[in-house]
Amino acid sequence: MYQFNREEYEARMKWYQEARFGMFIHWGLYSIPARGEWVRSTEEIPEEEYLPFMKEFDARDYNPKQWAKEAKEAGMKYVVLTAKHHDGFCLFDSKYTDYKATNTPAGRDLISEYVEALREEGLKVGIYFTLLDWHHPDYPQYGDRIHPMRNHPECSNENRDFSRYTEYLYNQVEEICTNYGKIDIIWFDFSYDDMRGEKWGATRLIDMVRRLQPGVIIDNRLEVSGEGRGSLYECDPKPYHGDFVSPEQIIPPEGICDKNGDPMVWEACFTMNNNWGYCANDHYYKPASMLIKKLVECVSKGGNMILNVGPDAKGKFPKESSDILAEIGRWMKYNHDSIYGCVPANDIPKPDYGRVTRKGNKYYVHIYENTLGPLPLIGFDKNKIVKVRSLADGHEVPLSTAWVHSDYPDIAFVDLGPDPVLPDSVDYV
Ligand code: FUL
Repeated sequence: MYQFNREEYEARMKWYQEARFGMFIHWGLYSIPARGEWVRSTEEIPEEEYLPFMKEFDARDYNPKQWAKEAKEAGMKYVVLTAKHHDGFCLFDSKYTDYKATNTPAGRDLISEYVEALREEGLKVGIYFTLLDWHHPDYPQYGDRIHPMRNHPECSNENRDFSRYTEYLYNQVEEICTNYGKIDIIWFDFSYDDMRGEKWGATRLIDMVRRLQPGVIIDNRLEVSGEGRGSLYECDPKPYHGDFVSPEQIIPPEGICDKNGDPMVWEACFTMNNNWGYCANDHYYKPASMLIKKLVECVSKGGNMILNVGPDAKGKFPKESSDILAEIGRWMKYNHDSIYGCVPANDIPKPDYGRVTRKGNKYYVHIYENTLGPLPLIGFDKNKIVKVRSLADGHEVPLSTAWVHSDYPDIAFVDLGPDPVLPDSVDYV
């Protein structure tokens, strides 16, 4: 039986905590109706109307090398792709179902190409796998408030045997852990109501995953959903408590600590617009400048950020997403040292002008808003500052010798220059 071991845990989490930034990808049959990945449930679409999407799934523009390239250029270090989402459709060639990409015009296992492409770019490989399955004949319909068939007159749990379902789940997870070489992250989704933990056979699943993929990192959703609250988690992890907390669409206001007050590993997941799966009408994209600041915020609170792209039916990233990734990449290219391997600068109060991240004795001062005149580095001990440099081009920023020093003798000021406009308008580090 898998036993939690602190040393092993810290060793396997090292790369992940240094990485700080990853890409989520939601792609599946739901990309065809193009109304988000929950469409089967929200619109209560019966199977006979949903299955025909398989005939259209041709993956014509699927180019995981391009995906990997865009992730890498954005500065992301890992990618997590939906091998199976709640609709039950598999992007991989599972021998336990016909409901898979192999039986569509795409005609092949889409996960193996993805894994290869990531490895070629030196990105870590993540697989998202949902615990739910709206397609499986043994997955309960009745009494489940999110099942697509919940309100259909023919909806019933008769002849549905949940243990046959968990066997199926187990077998498919085994395939994922066996057929694609080394996997770096398994991202299980999600527990709700009384569907949690041992209901999914969590101990047995974790045991198997750890046996087949010894270094793999597992999220915490075998036990919880996307709440971002550390208080829910006990500090001596049960086997299924997972390696990181996975707050969804929220940055935990003060990071996440366990009940002893020790920081926990977490990763906030975000959509770029308002949907995970492709949604043709959703053009409400957050600006890249905001996403950069949100990434910095996560790092400044000790967490990772995983940012989602929902490719269209053919497998292409929406243009808006690619543009945002490119813009983030332009900032990351010069400023990634203030992200990778950084931790909260707990000894510095959050400044008015932005945020601070830290690596060893280097502090990365993220300036979103210039002051008029010299910028006060509040919280820094004046006498311990050796040098201040602009991260993007390395030039030395002089400590201010202005008159302010006589008024505020204990505060270190820097002169960013005569011009009140920031040299880099997003986040000048
Ligand atoms: C949620 C899922 O229901 C969403 O569809 C998405 O996959 C998100 C990351 O997790 O709980």
